[in-house]
Amino acid sequence: MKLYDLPPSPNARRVRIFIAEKGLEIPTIAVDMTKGENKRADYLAKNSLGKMPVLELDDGTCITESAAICRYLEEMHPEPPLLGRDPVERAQVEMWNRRMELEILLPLINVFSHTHEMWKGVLTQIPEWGEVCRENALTRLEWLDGEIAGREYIVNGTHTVADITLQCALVLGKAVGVRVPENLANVNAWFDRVAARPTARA
Ligand SMILES: N[C@@H](CCC(=O)N[C@@H](CS)C(=O)NCC(=O)O)C(=O)O
Repeated sequence: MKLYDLPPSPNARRVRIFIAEKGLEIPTIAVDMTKGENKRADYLAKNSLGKMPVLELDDGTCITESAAICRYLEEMHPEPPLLGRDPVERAQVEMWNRRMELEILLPLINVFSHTHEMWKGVLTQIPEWGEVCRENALTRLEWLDGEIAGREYIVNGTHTVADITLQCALVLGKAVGVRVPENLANVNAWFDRVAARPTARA
């Protein structure tokens, strides 16, 4: 089994942290976008969208989409449970993971794609949309601060994939100049907590 990786990518990072939290060691192969490696036929045969991460199983099966990769790893390696321990908690983890992905990670990815030099000439950039997304992400962080008051981790105080998704979103946020405002004490305390985990640099 191997993971096709893009080291700075938030989606690849969430899979790497998930793997580290499971205590697994899966070899990674860094795909160099700057050399167009993700557009070569051999890579497109693994993921026709040319995106990372991809988990390739020993029989050659390729699983794309970070959430799907995490699902596979959870089923193969249930301990520690990162996707919930019973039907209600599994639904809550999925609910929060989707919220963290759609409401916070995606807007921050849009800030990056629509405002960063790296994507000039690669994507059709609409910088105004990037700025709208920056504001949207900040509004959602304010909302989240109230939601997680008194919680050690997002779902029932237990560390789950929803925390990993938000953690990777906020790492990207720092890189694109969207920092968690100081007055959001709950989100800041939560971030310090996940950043102190041994897997934070995976
Ligand atoms: N929904 C996918 C998104 C994958 C994705 O967009 N990966 C980005 C890096 S964060 C990528 O590989 N971009 C390269 C490209 O679009 O050419 C997932 O969760 O894995």
